[in-house]
Order: sequence, then C-alpha cells, then structure tokens
Amino acid sequence: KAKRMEWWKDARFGMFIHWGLYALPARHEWVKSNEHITNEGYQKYFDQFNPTQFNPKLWAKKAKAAGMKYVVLTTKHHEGFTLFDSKFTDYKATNTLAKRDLVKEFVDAFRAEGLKIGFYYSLIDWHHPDFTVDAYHPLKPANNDENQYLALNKGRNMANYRKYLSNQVNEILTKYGKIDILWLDFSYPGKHGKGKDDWASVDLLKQIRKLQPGIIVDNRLDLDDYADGADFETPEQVSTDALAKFKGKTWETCQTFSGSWGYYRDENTWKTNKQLLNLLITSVANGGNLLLNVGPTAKGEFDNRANTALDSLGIWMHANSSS
Ligand code: FUL
Repeated sequence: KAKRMEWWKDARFGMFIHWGLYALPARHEWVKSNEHITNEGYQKYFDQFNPTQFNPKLWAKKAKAAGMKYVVLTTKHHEGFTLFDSKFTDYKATNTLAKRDLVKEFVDAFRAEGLKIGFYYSLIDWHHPDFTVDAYHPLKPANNDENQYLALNKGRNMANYRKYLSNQVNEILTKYGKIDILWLDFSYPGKHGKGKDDWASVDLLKQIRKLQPGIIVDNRLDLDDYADGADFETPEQVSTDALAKFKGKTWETCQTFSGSWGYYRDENTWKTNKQLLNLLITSVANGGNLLLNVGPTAKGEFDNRANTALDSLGIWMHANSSS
C-alpha cells in the first residue's frame, strides 16, 4: 500500500471535474433530486446534450498550468448518465448528439499532459429502474411515508443494480488502460439510506484490486477506513480552519469554487483567489491533498470564472516552484 500511495502523497494538487447532463439546467448536480424531477422530466437534458466545445486537451493544459498532477472525472454522477460508452445502458454520451465516448478523449488528453488519471463513479443512480427509492432519490415520498416507499419500490431489485454497478466498474477499469484512482461516491447508511450491502462493497473492492492492482481507492464505500482497504479519506468542503485536524491521516480534501460541483451558472458564492490559495497551502501544510473542482458548461467549456481562478493558482505555483 505504501508503494502505491507514493506518487499520490507527492502530488498534492489535483483537479476534480463534475460534468454531466446537470450542466444543462446549470443549477446544481443534485437538481434531479432537489427538484424531484422524474426520468421523463429529465429526458430533455439528454436530448439536448451537445457539447460542441468539448476539448479535453484545453482542460488538461489548464490543469497542468495550474500545477495539478492528477485529475478525477465523473464518469457517472448520481443522475446515472454515463460519459463513457457502456454495453449495459443506453443512457450514455454515445447516444446523445455528442455521439461518442467522451471518457476516452478525456483520458487521452490528460495522459498526454502527464497527469495521473482518476475516475469518479457514483454508487448512487437516480435513473436505473432497479435502484430502490431512498431518502435522497428524486421520487422520495413526502414525509418519508412507509407505505409509499413500499409502493414505489415494488418491482425494484437492488441485486440487479449491484450487477450493473459491478459491470460498469469493470468497463471503466478495463477499457482505458491504467487507471490511477477510483473515486466511488457514496454511502449513507440508515433506515432509508444505502451502505456496504447495497453496493456489495467488499466484493466490489476485491474486483477493483484485481483489475487494477496499483489503483488508489477512496473511502466512500461504507467500509472501515484503511482496515478494509480504502486508501484515503475525503473530507468534503471542509473549511480551511478545520483542515488541521486531519494531520497524520492520509487525506484529500475536495473543494468547489462556489459551493455546487456541477456547473451552476448563477451561483454567487465564488471563493476569492486568495481563499483558494489558502486552501491549497493549508491542505499541503497539514499533509493532505487538495482536489479542486471545475464544473464545465453544457457546451463543454470551463467558464471564465473558473479559468481566471486556475490562472491565478498557476501564477503562484510557477513563481514558487523550482522548475
Ligand atoms: C458528494 C456528492 O453528492 C456531490 O454531488 C459531489 O459529487 C461530492 C464530491 O460528493 O457526496
């Protein structure tokens, strides 16, 4: 384990990319759940997805110039749409106006810039017909009504979804060469939640290690951290002041520019360049990594605010590096 963590501990700074159909409504990657949108209601985003400006070479150059050493892309987020060409679903980029496997182009572009490649894959799936309705699901019943849960889940079978999940993990770990990080997201045990039995976490992790022996896996599978094989902790959107408490652990804090992960056009809570730099410095000073998120637009671009923030970090990194 120490061996596979070497590059990661050294890397310190990575780029998270949240990109999916939620970039079209442009008001949070949780929009489907937040606004209780049905599959039918969400279909228009699939029909209109047409990222004419998608050029991952530009993304990769930006990440590299900012001093980032690795990248993690949402191959599938909670909405269930896959950016890769999967044999197990029709709900994929290949069947949109994009007409191609976007993960493939992403991987090629970032590898060419020398960055390590990470895949985010959501354990949650709000599109799959067998994924049982829980407290986070777009169809969640009002007031957590038990009878409604029962009615909604009639005919939904998580065992089928588990198979689907395992099949897709298999695809992303076999079709694109060596993958450096798998970032699975996430568990929320409890009465109307989901945890390790829903994902078959123990088996899933075995499968992952077998397919990609050198891979680094996050801790969001509802297993005991470290003991069961998770490689690092993932404090999310923790304030700069609170980062010191992770000192001594193996950790990466993931952070957004403005609060949401997916492109949110009208969000007005963007961190300043100084705050971002402070996050990076404080993370590294306390022995952690910073995974800083960009949410590209529906067209496939980093917007001006994101580009400006990345540029400012790049200037500081350049001025303070030996090369
Ligand atoms: C969370 C997700 O629900 C968010 O949408 C985002 O992907 C973040 C990194 O993890 O748990």
